[in-house]
Parts: sequence; structure tokens; C-alpha cells
Amino acid sequence: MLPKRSDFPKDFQFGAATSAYQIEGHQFGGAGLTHWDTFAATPGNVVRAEDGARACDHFHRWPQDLDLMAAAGFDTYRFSTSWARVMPEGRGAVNAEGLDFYDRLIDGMLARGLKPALTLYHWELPAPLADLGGWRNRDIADWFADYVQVVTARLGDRVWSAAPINEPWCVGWLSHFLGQHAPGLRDIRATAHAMHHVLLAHGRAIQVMRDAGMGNLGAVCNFEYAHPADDSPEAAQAAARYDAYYNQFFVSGLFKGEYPVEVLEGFAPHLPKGWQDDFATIRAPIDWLGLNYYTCKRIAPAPGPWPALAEVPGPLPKTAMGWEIYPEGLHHFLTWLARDYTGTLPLYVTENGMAAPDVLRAGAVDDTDRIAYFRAHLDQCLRAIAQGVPLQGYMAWSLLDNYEWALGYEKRFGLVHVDFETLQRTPKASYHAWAQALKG
Ligand code: IFM
Repeated sequence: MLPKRSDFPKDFQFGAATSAYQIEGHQFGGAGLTHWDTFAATPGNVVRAEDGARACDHFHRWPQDLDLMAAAGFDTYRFSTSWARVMPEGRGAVNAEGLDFYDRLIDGMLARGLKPALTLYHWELPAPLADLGGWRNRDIADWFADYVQVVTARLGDRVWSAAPINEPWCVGWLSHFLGQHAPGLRDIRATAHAMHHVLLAHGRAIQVMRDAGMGNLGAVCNFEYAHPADDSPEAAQAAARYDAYYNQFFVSGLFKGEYPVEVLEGFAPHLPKGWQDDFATIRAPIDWLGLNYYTCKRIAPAPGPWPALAEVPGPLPKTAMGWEIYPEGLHHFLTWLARDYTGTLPLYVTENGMAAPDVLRAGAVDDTDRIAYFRAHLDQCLRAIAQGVPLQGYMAWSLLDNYEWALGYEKRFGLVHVDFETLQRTPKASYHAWAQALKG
């Protein structure tokens, strides 16, 4: 059983989240090529070279998917617009069919009593912009602002909340340093540029939306608890470096107008010229911060250049992603952020959930592990709220099984099972547990 709605403060928002490329089907409706299409088409990058061409075909099946959201009793639906669907070349011409789609989708949410929680970039960079250097190119802040302007003009009057960019760490580090996501680079200079430009683009987008009169604007960052692998001072320092570039970099930029010293040790020669001057834009006031939280890591020192660390396996039970289940980490980040960065600013858990080896048997999926995962993390939310943390909502990842990026369709995070042959949706036991918890 999950904690009940009535266990949370009045007006606490419960939701579920998805993202455009992971569910829509990018071959439909005139969307342009993205860097995920080209990344997936390059051997070795993605399991079975799968891409988002069809995904869950949410482009056509969205009424059914929104019905599922509403029937479970969720309050908010966190979704994203695809840059390449709205502007297939990334700049210039607008794809009317794409904007019409999002227009219908938002009206569909409102008709069902769901609050639209918009994210403007969940990783589907238009390929023509990748050709120009993508996030390494400072001009991306202006390209992004122009796209945000187009979306805002059409949809801004009806969304409940908006955040420019999902998980800046993944856009920057995972994609340019670790090479695991598009564009698959492994280069510290590219990483430093991308991580800074993501924040600059965020700030420009907030300005655009604010100028257009929109409110309830936020940022969504992901966090991973860093345990030192052992008791040595070297492991403690390695974990501190990991924590600095993973957990502190973006919130330090957004709320303090600085970058952590541990990150500057590696980044200083590589950040774009004049980076300090951009904090005035980056610090554009926001109305809330969203946390995406899944797991912790064990960090050991390692030979080699900065950051000179390695992840080692940990002892806790793991999800199908191989991620340790560590709900206390969510409590840590909620209290740490409120204490050191955000104060009384509302916080939202904008993603939390687990991949499991779900099996559809006789029309049902018995994902009791996922229910336990949600319960454990919701309990940590309640603990933080009782301690005064201004947490105002929680959104499960994800409504549907979907395209899990470099891992293709193999890892299932959904409350609703998707058969990727027939595209049939089947609510799992976790979906029914949410519906029960949200009743009344
Ligand atoms: O599927 C992703 C999502 O796109 C961003 N946050 C983490 C999820 C699980 O890996």
C-alpha cells in the first residue's frame, strides 16, 4: 500500500511524468531529425539500435493515455514538448502540425482536470543544431530562447507550470563527458561548455516566459547520493568531487551565482570565456525547484586526470537498471536543498521510480517491488515535510513503459505496461496502488 493522499498536506500535487521523444513516436507529425536519431543509428550506442521513431505512439494514442492519468486520480501531468517537433530545423520554420498536437494535448489535459506541467527540453536536440555544435555552442541559448518563445506564444496561457530543461547533468556530463547519451562525446572542454550553456539557456528561457507573463516557472535537476566507497580520506574526497559536479554545480549556478571549487579544479581552463558574467541571466528568479531522484553511488578514488574517481558496486538491493535503492538519499537532498539553496521556495519531486523486469501474465503485471519503491520514497517525503521542508508535490516516473534512451525499450519504468508490438496499454499493480492511494 502507498501512503494516502490524506497523509500529505492539503493541495499537495500528485502526478506522473513522461517525455516527448520517449513516448510520442517521432516519425509522426512532421518532427525533424534529432541527435538521438543519429546517435541510435550509429552502431554500439543504443541497445539493438532502437530509437524513438514509434515509441508508444502517444502521438495518436494520447487521449487513452490522458484517460489513464485521470482515472488514477493524478492532479498534474508532467510532459515535454519536443524542440524538433515544433521547429524541425531547430530554428526558423515552425511545424504547425507539431504545435497543433501540443495544443490538443494541453486542452485534453484541462478537459480531464489535469494540470499541465511543461518541460521544454527533454533531450531531443534538432540534428541541424547538433551539426553546429549543439550545447557546446554559446548560440544555443538564443536558439533555445526563440523556440521557447514560439511554444510560449501558443501554449503559455494554459500550462500550470513550466521548466526549461530536464536534468542539466544528463545534458552536460552524461552526454559530453561519459558519452553515454547523444551526442556521445567524451571531452572535458565540451562538457564544461555544455554544462554552462545549459544554465545560460535556462536563464534566457525563464526571461522569455516571464516577459510573456507566465508564472510558476522552475528548474528540474537530478541528484544522486554519493557514498565514499570506504573510510579513507581519499574516498571521502572522491565522493565530494562527484557530489560537486553532479549535485552542486547546477544549483550553485542557479541560486548562488557561482560554481563549486571542486569543479573549477577540473573545469577552469575549459569554461567558455566570460562565464562569470552570465550568472546575472542564469539567476533569473524561479518559483520552484524540481528534484529527480533515483539512487546513490559508491565512489572510490582512481588513477588518472580529474575527477580521478570510479564508481564501485554497492550492497543494497538494486533495480533493473542496476541502481541501488536508497530512499534516504531523497530525504537528504530535500533537506539539504531547503537548508543550503532554496529556503522557503517550493520543492517538487519531479521524477522518482524504478525499472523492473515486469511480466504481463493473464492481463496483469504484479510489480510489487515498484510499489515498495514508491512507498519507501514517499515515506521519506513525509519525513522531510514533517521537518518543515516545503515539498509541494511528487511525480512518479513514468506513466508508461517507454524508450529508456541508450537502453532502448528493455528497461520498463511505467505504471502502465506497454506491449511494444501491439502498443496495448495494461495498468500494472503499481498503477492500481496509486489509484487507491489518491482516492478522495
Ligand atoms: O527515463 C529517464 C528520463 O528521461 C530522465 N530521468 C531518468 C529516467 C530514468 O532513467
